[in-house]
Amino acid sequence: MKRRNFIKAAGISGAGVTLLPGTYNLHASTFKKQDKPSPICIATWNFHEASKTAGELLYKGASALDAAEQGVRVEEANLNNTTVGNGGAPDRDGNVTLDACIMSPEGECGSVVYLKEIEHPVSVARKVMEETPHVMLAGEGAFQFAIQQGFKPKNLLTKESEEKWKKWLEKKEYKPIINIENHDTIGMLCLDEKGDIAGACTTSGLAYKMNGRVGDSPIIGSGLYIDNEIGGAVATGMGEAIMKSVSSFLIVELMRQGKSPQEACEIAIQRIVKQNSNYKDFQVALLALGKNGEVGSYCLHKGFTFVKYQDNKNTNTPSQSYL
Ligand code: SD4
Repeated sequence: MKRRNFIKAAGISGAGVTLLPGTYNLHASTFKKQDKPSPICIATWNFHEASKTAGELLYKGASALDAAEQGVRVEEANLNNTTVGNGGAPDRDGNVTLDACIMSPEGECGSVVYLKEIEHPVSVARKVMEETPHVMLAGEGAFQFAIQQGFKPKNLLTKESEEKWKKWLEKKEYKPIINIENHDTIGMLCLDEKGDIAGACTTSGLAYKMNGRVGDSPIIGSGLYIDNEIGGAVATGMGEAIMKSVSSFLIVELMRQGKSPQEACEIAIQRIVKQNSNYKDFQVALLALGKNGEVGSYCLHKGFTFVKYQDNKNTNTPSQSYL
């Protein structure tokens, strides 16, 4: 038996992989091309302005990479979103520190962590990807690089965020509340008219985190992962749990092995349940997009929704949950 046929056969029976009709195959090189899906943008939560911005760009012929960057920038600039960009909640010491990453269909990626005073960390992450030999820049170095690239510094701590933080200081109780306190990180996956997939993820992290804490969102493989032969995944929620099981990379690898985006998200959540005895105390939500436009989503607790823009229409869908 030729090696490729052997792999195919093993995928169908030996390895116990469920092969959905006409969707995925075990090996990337045997991935079955479907009729090309129309462009699609999906994002965590009901960020309909962000997905509309990205979706409309995709339908005008923009690349998945440009669409994802422009889409998440909408939330970075949104002052009402206190978990992303400008207006993001500060850490315990009052610093607004931003994390973001971006990944291209070519597998290139860029990331910034602990970035202060720059409203659009995703665009700095893209510059890291395109203008440096590195993948990740942190803190002061990331800030200096942003300034060199022409980004303008600005105070990101709004009056409202400062007031809330001061109120929090009165008790200093740190207990992230499921779906309430930390629910606005945006992770976005775009598939363009060429059929290429790219994604971006951006956040100010957990409100009132320890100074220096970095979550999953800027970590390639945890908050975001793309393999243009297979698909992509993004995560939101308790970053520590997501990083411990490298959820987005896990999802893409499960899809490579023949799992649908939905099955892959469910297995990745089960992994988190197994690894964290306190899983009832926090939220994690995962979102995946297959190369054929198939979408999957699963979360620990009810309450997570995701937005999808396709064929000139935004839809907000409640995700299935483990609990
Ligand atoms: C973090 N995953 O820093 C982020 C938080 C988040 O919606 O997703 N908030 O851990």
